[in-house]
Amino acid sequence: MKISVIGAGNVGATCANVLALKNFATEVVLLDVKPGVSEGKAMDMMQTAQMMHIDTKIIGVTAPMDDAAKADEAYKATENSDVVVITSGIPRKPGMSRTDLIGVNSKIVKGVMDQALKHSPEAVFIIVSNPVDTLTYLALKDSGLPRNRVIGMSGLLDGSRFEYYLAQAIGCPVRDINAMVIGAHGDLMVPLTRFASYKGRPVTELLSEEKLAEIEHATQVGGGTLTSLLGTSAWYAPGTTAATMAEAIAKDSGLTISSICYLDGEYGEHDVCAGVPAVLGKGGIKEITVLDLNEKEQAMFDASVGSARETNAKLAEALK
Ligand code: 2OP
Repeated sequence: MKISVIGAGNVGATCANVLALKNFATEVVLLDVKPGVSEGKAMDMMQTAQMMHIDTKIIGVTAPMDDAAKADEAYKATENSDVVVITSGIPRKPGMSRTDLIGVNSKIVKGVMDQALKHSPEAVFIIVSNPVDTLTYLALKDSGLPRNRVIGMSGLLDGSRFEYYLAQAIGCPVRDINAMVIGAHGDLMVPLTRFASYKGRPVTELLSEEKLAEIEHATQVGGGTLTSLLGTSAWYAPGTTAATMAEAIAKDSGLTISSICYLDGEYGEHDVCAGVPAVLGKGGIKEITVLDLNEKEQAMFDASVGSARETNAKLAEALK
């Protein structure tokens, strides 16, 4: 199995390293436009292979922005990938929203998608770059691929933050918690508290409404909290999430993972991308699960999807 990771910044490099540690892929190719970064990070990772028993071959290539021929040569190294993870673009700084990145990142993702698809026409694409719901929509529409093959990374990341905060509150290992987040990857995302459980028991039986509301909010702003602490976007959990999704697809695992999917009537939404429970496997999205949301959850989901639509409406201007 071959996975390519486009963008060797913090998130892309973490994704490549986690893929290597998972040791299921024959080859992981890390590509960046900045000379030396991919090559250096790939070599550094390969120098952990002995200690970490990694058989996966990690390769770094540079696609210079000022040399189309060399860039094409670099993308040639990614050819026939089973999965391509796109992390290219700038991360946000403290005080920025993910939508603030659309001007720069929409052009980058459009170009990267064109080049990666040319060399891996059968691949499944995982979009990580923000604003991720909108850039997933852009990648899908621009490529003309079927909706099962273009997926955005967010729900599993947000769900992991939700589980982290629940475990902190209950005082238990996170493995005892099961929780999901749906909707767009922004402050209006929908932590599904009613569905969350601790060792199979509803968390609503264990924590007060006030505490649960506090945890829901902490989850919704979880990315921003880390950006304030770090001075840039988080990378360990986002990179690990992308690698986990790529593994589920490459291994045809059939795992249900909250993923950004193109909605064509599911949850009453059309022509928009947002996070919903999806069965991931060979070919990408195998099935979208439509949960029986109550009125409040549906209203929250609609508002969250509405925020993605608002950002989608900015695409045309951003791509000029
Ligand atoms: C986050 O929430 C980078 O959007 C990503 O950390």
